[in-house]
Amino acid sequence: MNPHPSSPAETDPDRVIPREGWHVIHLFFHVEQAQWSLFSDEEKLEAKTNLAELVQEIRSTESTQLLTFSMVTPKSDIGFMLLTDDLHKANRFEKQLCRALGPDVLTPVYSYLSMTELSEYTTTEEQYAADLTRDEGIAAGSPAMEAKLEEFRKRMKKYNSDRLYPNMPDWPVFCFYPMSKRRSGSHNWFHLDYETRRTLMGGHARVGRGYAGRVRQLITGSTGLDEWEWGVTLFSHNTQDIKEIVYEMRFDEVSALYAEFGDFYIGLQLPLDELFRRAGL
Ligand code: 76R
Repeated sequence: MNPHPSSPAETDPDRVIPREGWHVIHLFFHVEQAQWSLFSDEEKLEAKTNLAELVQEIRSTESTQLLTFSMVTPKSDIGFMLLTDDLHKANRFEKQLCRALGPDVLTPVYSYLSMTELSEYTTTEEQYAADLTRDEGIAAGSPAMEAKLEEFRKRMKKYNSDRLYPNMPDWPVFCFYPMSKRRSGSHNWFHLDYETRRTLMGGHARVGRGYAGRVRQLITGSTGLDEWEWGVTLFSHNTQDIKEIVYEMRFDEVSALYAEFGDFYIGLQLPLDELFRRAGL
């Protein structure tokens, strides 16, 4: 949730969705081998060409990314992660992906809709300036402060843009699961005041930063869009790093007290031809 929408709604009726950020769809399928085995070699080739062309088309669409995964364990065989700027595009591509190998070859086993979002807890310019005065004795309004703030603005602009319009890595190990913050009994995240939440999230981010270079994370918001409040997408070079970060975070106060998790999906990011072979297509 971005509590600070940056601009009022624009009044172009054809472009109402969304105001900022991208839609993200995680799509996990089973390959129906029985159905597939009824196809002739020619039909199989045609179906695979169809999907390959669609993937190409989606990838060459502006402001759109599509990642392909061979999913691990029979929870799912093939996975896609689609990021795009417009819900109409997202919807069109998602339906096309379902159908691309022919009727009933891919059956959806799990899907998740979310959106990229800015963090509610990033440092504001005022907070940053106050910290500089307190920690480094830099006076408000001084040229030194102005220079620091200019740097800060540049850094935040890039940081926010990376969060809203991320560039997904080609790292091999992919992990997805949905999450919510607890809101029951004496642990209700949404009943905490902002400063408490901000402090708790600061601890979380410190743990996360310890994994820089080993784990890339994308947190996408799904309140009002899907069953949980966030989608967590992680990339790494090996499964150990995923296991380690999720384990370590469970001891971090915010996760220990407030985190609820959905099903976990692990996949390997592979080019399509390799993925076809793995999936027996
Ligand atoms: O914005 C940032 O990138 C820095 C601070 C940060 C926020 C606001 C951050 C850092 N996360 C944020 C928000 Mn995270 N994250 C998870 C999981 O929580 C668990 O126990 C496991 C799931 C992992 C593994 C992870 C990793 N994070 C969130 C939110 C939204 C909460 C809200 O807004 O109330 C969720 C649900 C969530 C969950 N987090 C990081 C990481 C890592 C690796 C980082 C450091 C990223 C970096 O500095 O590059």
